[in-house]
Amino acid sequence: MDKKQNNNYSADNIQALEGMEHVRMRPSMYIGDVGTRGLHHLLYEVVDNSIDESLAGHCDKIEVTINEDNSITTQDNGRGIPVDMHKKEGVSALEVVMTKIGAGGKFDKDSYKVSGGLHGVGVSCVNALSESLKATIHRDGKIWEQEYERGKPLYPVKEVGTTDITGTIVVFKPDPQIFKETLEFSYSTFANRMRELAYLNKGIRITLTDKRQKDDKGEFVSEEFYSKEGLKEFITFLDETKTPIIEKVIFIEGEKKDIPIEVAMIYNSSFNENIYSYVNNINTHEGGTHLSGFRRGLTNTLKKYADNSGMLDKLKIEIAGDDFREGLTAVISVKIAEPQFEGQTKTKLGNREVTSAVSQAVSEMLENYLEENPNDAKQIVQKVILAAQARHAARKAREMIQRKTVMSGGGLPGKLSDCSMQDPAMCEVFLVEGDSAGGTAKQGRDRNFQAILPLRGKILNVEKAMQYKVFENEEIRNIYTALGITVGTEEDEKALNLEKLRYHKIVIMCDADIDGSHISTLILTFFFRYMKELVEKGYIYIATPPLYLVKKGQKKRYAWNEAQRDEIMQEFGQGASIQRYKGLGEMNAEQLWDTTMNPEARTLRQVTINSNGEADRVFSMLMGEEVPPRRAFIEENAVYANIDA
Ligand code: 0RA
Repeated sequence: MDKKQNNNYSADNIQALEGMEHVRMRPSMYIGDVGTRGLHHLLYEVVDNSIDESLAGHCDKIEVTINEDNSITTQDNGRGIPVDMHKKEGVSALEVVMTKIGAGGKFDKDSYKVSGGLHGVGVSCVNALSESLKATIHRDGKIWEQEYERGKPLYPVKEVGTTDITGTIVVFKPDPQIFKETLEFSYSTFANRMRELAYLNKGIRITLTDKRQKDDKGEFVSEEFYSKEGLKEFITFLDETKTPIIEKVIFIEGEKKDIPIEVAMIYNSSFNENIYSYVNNINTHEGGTHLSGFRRGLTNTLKKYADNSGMLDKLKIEIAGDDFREGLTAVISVKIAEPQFEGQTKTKLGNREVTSAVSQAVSEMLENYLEENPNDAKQIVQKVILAAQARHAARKAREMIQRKTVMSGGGLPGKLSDCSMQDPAMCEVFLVEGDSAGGTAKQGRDRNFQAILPLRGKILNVEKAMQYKVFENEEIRNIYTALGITVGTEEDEKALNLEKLRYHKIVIMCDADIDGSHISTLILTFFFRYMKELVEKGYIYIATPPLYLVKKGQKKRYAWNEAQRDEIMQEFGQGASIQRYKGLGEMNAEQLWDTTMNPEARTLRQVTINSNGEADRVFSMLMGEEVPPRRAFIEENAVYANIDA
């Protein structure tokens, strides 16, 4: 080794350390945030690398384990990260992969690609943000190992044994200095993502095991995710609780302009459009060029078919783009070498060339499908006609809301007790079940910034209602006007206008019993289907009133669950008494303020969408037409129902 190379090595090594330091200084730049999302992202970075191995044809098994101490172990049967001396860096390639922040994944074209694959920031980021990490490599008959603390190697890569398998094992423990909010991994969050990855990458077997939890048989909670048919099965899963109106899932697979494209779709009897789009396995929440391409291909092809079929001849109204997508569930997945992500959350695909590629692929294959399956084609066209008719009825109903909200400055619903402050960022509105609880809330609130909107009994189940019925419903109209939200623009009839949104906290406050949670679910279903943006922006909250009041003499304490209640009973000792709150109505104004409304003392649960597909499944199951899946869900989740016992 000559001197020059030596110098190079140390210089680059320093640079590498600086890169790792930068990740620790500004973690959000690399993983989005340092809350729950960022924490879970760590695993996704490692698994992405294993998936890349699989896409290259070298890996079909990934095992993920959440260990008792909240560390994670992943093992794949890929080629294993290379361990030989890296020509340029002068250390093992493994050390380079683990300690060098690769910009876009290409740091040395002639040598190994630093994975991070088609996207992502790479395993080195995970290493930088872990208090400890151990990499074990099985490759070329040998086992190699290196350990790190906060990204710094503890020793050079060493050989520790022989093997007849290949693959990479990574054990990492997130650094509490970085993830200050929480270090607790959520099994269900991981399960949703692993399931999604299995559907998006058919043939890979992904197991997830949680060593923190045991099932009824005393075994660790564990699931295997595997899909033989990929997106086709994804659609079946997503629409499990819906009624299909065509025979089977339509599946489109092909390559256009070097872009691999996969689309699966089905029509169901609901009124919702559910399209999930992915680029390189990333859910593109904000859509982009691939989604536009799909819509264009779908609309053009269906329109042409419908026109030629003669079924539209007697129809007096125009058909709009939206009408072709009512009751549609679809997944679009493309793989692109250099994706450009745009938009607020960087989940909108920008690559121009993709629109026409997807549009062409969809047009060609859908055209064939419709020709070969005339019955399905007829069902779809009929659904489109119904959608167009319903949309016209809905527009009329919606224009009523519009007129009320926009025209009259003092046009707020009579039932709303508004707050005196004007700044939406400071203001909250409580949606309260029933007039009597509404009255208590009105007395208990701080009228400066808290508004109260009482809702009458059970609000309309929007999952089962046609759109125009929803817009005709008085309680729902009150919600629109109270919030200051209007619907519809020139180009997008369903777009929400949030410019005049009057409150940044919208709090659902219902009784802590089964009826109350049913009403909360109805209201949430409405927000999810009709005002999803509010949920996505984090404006929707659920209030948590206490279940018990424990008293002894002058001493009073509230409890939100049985364990808390028992603890307080113990503390208070002999002579303590329990009052069980059956509803908000049983609390007086002061108690309601103290426990549920006072920002200093209350707990608000912010409503978030972990997985769009999962949320859609749950809402259509709980609120939709099919009864058996609902029963199964309620039985499985009966523990929650017990609070009412
Ligand atoms: C660099 C180069 C190659 C593979 C990997 C990294 C790799 C990284 C991870 C992380 C988890 N599992 C992984 N598997 C592989 C290419 C290997 C080759 O060319 O032999």
